[in-house]
Amino acid sequence: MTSNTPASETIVALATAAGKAGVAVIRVSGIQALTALNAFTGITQPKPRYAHYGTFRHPSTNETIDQGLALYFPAPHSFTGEEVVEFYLHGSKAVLTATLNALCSLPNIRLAHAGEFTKRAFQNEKLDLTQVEGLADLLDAETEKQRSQAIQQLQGTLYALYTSWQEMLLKPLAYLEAHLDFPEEDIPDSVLTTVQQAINDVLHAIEQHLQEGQRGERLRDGIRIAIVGRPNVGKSSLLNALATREAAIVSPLAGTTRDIIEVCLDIGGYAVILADTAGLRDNTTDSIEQTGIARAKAWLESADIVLFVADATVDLEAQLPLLGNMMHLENQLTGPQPSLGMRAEYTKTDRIPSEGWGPAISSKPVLKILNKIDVAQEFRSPEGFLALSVQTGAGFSALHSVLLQTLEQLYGGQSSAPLLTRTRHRHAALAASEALHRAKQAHLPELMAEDVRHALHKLGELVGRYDVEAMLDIVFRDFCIGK
Ligand SMILES: Nc1nc2c(ncn2[C@@H]2O[C@H](COP(=O)(O)OP(=O)(O)O)[C@@H](O)[C@H]2O)c(=O)[nH]1
Ligand SMILES: [Mg+2]
Repeated sequence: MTSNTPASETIVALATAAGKAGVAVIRVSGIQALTALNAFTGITQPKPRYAHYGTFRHPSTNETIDQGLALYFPAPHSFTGEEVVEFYLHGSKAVLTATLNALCSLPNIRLAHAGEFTKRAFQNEKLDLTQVEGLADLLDAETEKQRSQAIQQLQGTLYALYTSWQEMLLKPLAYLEAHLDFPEEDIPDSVLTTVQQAINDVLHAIEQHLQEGQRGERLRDGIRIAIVGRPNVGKSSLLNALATREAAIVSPLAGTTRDIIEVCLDIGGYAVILADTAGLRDNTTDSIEQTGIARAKAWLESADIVLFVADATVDLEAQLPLLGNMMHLENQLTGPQPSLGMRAEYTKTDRIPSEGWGPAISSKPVLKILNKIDVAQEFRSPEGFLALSVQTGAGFSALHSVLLQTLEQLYGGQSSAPLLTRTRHRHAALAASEALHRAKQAHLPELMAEDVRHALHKLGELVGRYDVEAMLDIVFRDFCIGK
């Protein structure tokens, strides 16, 4: 999988974003990097990691293209692990095009493919797979929480965690396999106990990691918040107000919103995907609206938090059965009331909604909002409802605090270990834990060893290095030294 032989082709690309800018960086990586530096700037013996000022000229026509800085990073102390040169130029389209053309006119230098610098960094073991993903996440990060999770991953926290599990399993496995090579001798109990102990410890760690993992995935991908309620209660108005733009059409006509409108928001550093959904009602004959309602329900199924909006100008009791339906409640007014920001816990399931609300919904946190209090003649704000007027902004800061508080409660906890951030991690960690469960139950040491190997392979997939033989070789080498 990995190779330390240098790639024969030297690659070049713009490292900064395309477009007009004060400064742009062009990066060259590979064995021709120094040749390129010399041909482009005349600099022959660059000091490593030192900013050299120079005039950049086309290697064959000698025409001056720009002036700027050049830096040299000798292998292996560079991003890719190869010889790297970076040029800091003026960020105009013409300068960049001329520079790339000039560099590519040199032999064995070509434009890089997407991700090729990072791929070389991985191949040269400068980064493992989780760090590559951390880098991608850092480049994509839009909110503070996404940034902080990504930089930790780039710094190798997940790598350290996953390799620590490998190490916990490797030595006991090596001992076990060493004994398996001599079938005429019984394997000492102490060896079996050590392996069992390692399996248990790693299993425990993986299971905890999987349990907490949903948080990491949500912090990375965005926490999904669905706005639901009857038609015309002000759901689209609320979405627009939270998004501070007119993302959804607002109108007094019931059934205006028929598709899902999603906006991405940054709420206190948390990436949130907020969705406005079609108002929920049964009596529509409009087939597009019916499809919209079906989509609303599907989105709600996958939502992490629900904002239930009711209209203060309409009899509340007429609106609550909808919430009751959602939450499988017989009667919302007499049933248990979830307090704002708290996970709703419902026990009554006797009113199973006719429309097939999934059971998953009953465990979601629901924030209940009573909107249009500016025009309500008189309104009773039932316990657990937050009184709001999207029109006047009354109650808006309270809503913000409740939202933030809920996000903090659900996703803000500090865990001692880093969180998994992708489905890929979840699948591999799950497969590793399944293999370890099988290993625990294996009747023969050979089978136990086989399952532990499989678990090691899955853990190896996580970091992108899964040659279990090579890992074992290293352990065995240690054995010999010890003997
Ligand atoms: N007076 C008042 N009207 C509102 C408020 N929020 C929304 N509306 C109005 O209620 C109507 C329905 O709003 P809309 O956001 O389209 O509701 P939706 O069907 O739930 O998405 C529109 O005419 C809005 O201007 C509010 O807080 N006060
Ligand atoms: Mg709407």
